[in-house]
Amino acid sequence: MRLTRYFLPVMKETPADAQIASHRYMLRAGMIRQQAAGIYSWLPLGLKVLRRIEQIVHEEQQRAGHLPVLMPTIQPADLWQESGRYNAYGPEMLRVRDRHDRDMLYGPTNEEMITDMFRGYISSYKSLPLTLYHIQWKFRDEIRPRFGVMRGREFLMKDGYNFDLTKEDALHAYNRHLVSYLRTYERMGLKAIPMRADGGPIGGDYTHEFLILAETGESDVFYDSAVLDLHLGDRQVDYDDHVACKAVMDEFTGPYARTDETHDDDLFLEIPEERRSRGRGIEVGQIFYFGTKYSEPMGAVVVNDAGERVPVHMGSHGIGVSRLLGAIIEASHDEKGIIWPEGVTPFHCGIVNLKQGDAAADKACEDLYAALLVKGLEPLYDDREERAGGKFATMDLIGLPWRITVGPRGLKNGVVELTSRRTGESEELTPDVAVARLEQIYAPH
Ligand code: 5CA
Repeated sequence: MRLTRYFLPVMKETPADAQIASHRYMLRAGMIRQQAAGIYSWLPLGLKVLRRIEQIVHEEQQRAGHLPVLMPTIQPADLWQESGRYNAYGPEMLRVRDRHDRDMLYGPTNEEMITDMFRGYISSYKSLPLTLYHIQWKFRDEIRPRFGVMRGREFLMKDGYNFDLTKEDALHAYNRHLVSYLRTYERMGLKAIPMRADGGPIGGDYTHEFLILAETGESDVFYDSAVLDLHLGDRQVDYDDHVACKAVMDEFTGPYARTDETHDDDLFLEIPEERRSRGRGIEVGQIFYFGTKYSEPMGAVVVNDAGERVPVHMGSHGIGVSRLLGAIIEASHDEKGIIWPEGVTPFHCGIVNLKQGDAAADKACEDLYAALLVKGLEPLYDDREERAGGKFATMDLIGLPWRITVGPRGLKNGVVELTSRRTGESEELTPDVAVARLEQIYAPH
């Protein structure tokens, strides 16, 4: 993309009502525009990151054997009357009435709808196990929408639902989700800690939240710092293997890590003092096992191999897709702007032309641009007639992990400069070597 043809409405001033770094930088970098409290439009740069995050979520869901579907945002109220949640959900639910006076709602989550879908088609245990998921906009009329996309009213969520014959199978689905979530967050450059949590309005006996440690997080968390050393890395886990998934689950949820809702001071004090940690965290996902809470009242039953009709065991599993943009920025920024992890960056690198209009500089930039595209990399070429300082400030603000700087002086020696946004370190390289370096950095592992 050439910056002169892009829509990147960056702002120099700090927006007055944005209290935390991620909100400030998303507004200043022209990623989102507020349309009403907690409701945002996504501008090209923000949408690009959102799509990258969605893509990772899709890939990891499907790697775990989960099937994508797409349910609507608007739901009929009767489904919620059947489950008993229509009245219980309270003022967070946006209720609407259509022209025929039918009660509808903008879905805050989809347990009822998916259970209805299941009972419409499936009646035998032979169709199980089954996990369906979608990535869809949700609406929760939060009393205090704040911090930009972190606590929106309209927000994008991946929500998935497992259907299993037995509790044991459903707990495998729970463990499998935990493993796949660890991998998902690691690919986004995040350290997300599974913490024992409370079921809230979704319900359930087993539930873990995934938290990113950040001072600006809304949750109070208590943990054994040993959890910080746990990484899935390149480990291949067979998602069909109950024992293997359980082993990862036990490893990652072994050390004490809880939100304040489930915190237990006596257990906490058993952790060696030097590892006993308190902090704040951003909840980027939550998994639940709730058994037959929805399948029983809504009649989602299957015939088992003994010929008996039994309600299926279910769980639901959410990832805060739009919130993740904020969480990633909270975890990765400095005083100049965002620092995107390579896994989610909107463009793989920036190209800064120090002297637009200089024949050699323009040609070198065009050649680099074309060479990167050939390698499947997407550069953002700052081809504006603007002084170098302004170009650097824009690149630093929008946070591309790599920048290639091209100027007449370097070109006389046949070199350009490759700079890491994270470390600020630069290297002089020939254009070919710079392209090869980036190709290597972004090569799939
Ligand atoms: N049905 C279950 C699992 S699919 C569910 O709704 N879970 S949830 O309530 O925990 O939401 C899943 C994730 O959505 C949360 O972990 C959080 O990351 C994100 N989320 C929840 N509320 C908001 C909000 N107001 N703004 C942005 N993200 C949110």
